[in-house]
Amino acid sequence: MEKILVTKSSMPDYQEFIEAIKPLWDTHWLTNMGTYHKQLEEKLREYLDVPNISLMVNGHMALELAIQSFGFPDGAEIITTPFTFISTTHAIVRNHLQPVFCDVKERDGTIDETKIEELITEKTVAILPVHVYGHVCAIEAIQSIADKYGLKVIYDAAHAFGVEYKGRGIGSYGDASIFSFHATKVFNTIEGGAVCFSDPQLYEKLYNLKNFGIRGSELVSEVGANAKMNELCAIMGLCNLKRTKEVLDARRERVEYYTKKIAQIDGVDILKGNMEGSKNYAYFPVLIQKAAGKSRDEVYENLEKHDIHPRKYFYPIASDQACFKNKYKKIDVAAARSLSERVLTFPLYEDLPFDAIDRICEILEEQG
Ligand code: T4K
Repeated sequence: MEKILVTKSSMPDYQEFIEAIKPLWDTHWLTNMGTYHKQLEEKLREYLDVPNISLMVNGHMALELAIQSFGFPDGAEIITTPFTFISTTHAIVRNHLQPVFCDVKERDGTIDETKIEELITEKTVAILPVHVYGHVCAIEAIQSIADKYGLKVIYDAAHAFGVEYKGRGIGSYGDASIFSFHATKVFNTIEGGAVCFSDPQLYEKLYNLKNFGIRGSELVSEVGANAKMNELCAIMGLCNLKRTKEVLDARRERVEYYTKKIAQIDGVDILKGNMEGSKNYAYFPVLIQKAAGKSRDEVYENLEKHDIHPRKYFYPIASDQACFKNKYKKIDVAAARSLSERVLTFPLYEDLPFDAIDRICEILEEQG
């Protein structure tokens, strides 16, 4: 039987990609904001329905530089979620800022907006929620808290490519949102990412931060990193962007198939998102309920034995990771911990065989 991994990179037709990269052998222009970088930036601005966008080398650097672009003072506090990929917390800490972990809602895994206000101090400068699995956060409530206290809102939208909320691209909310175009995402540029932002002046700031602050052959105007997307990655993005509908439809079919089957199985629930946001079928997170006699780790090990490899995205929670444990304010994040102890993200990709879903569900049924 074929090995089934949690996901499989989406790729364009081989010949189409080869044709698309051919011009690089004439121009030898491979990076530093080339033609394809510009084309992709413009196409993604339209596709994501955002006012401003800056492409980056990956989602992590997009987040790190988005935070840096606001110029927060060292030691300032950012309220964020522990139920996320570790990149979110690293990006805060690597900016010399303090993460303040706010608990999440058990029903969708996003930050619990009712618990944010009590965490605000005179050192708080921003709220950094995550649209985890593409589930839309409580955007209006978060914005009204931010407005009340004069805080920035920076969304980690790494999982939310193509999601719309109330008729607008998800990346158009808050002061900034970042996306990841990593190989494992619904849309990929191999490695890649972007910052979307409301203030157009941030474009120049982010440009400096991603290109060493170089503004002319003899002028470096500020200190910056190197976080540019190269031309091969941009071409991969241009090719993959043409396939988004096909990819989404195929993923939706598989999610619907899973959903019907899982409804028959005791003790396994799907972690669903906010019904108002559109779906991008980025992940398929399920909760294995101990109360029904099923253990998440036993289910995980059993699937592994059958060469099916789901992932514990996200376990342990960020605040319990060795590099952060007991370092920051002690806050009750019981819901995040409880979710992380029950969650499994099941295999999902455009050509995941339906009989693999049958096998997964049979294994789930046998257990418990
Ligand atoms: N914020 C959030 C909330 C995020 O989830 C992420 C990244 C970021 C920020 C940062 O964005 P990036 O800097 O990564 O753009 C993966 C991804 O590397 C990471 O992008 C993602 N989130 C995270 C949730 O998952 P791993 O360590 O689990 O990936 P890995 O290598 O085990 O791959 C998982 C499966 O994907 C493999 O079993 C097979 C498949 N795969 C993997 C690769 C690398 C492919 O089919 N092709 C590939 O090239 O982190």
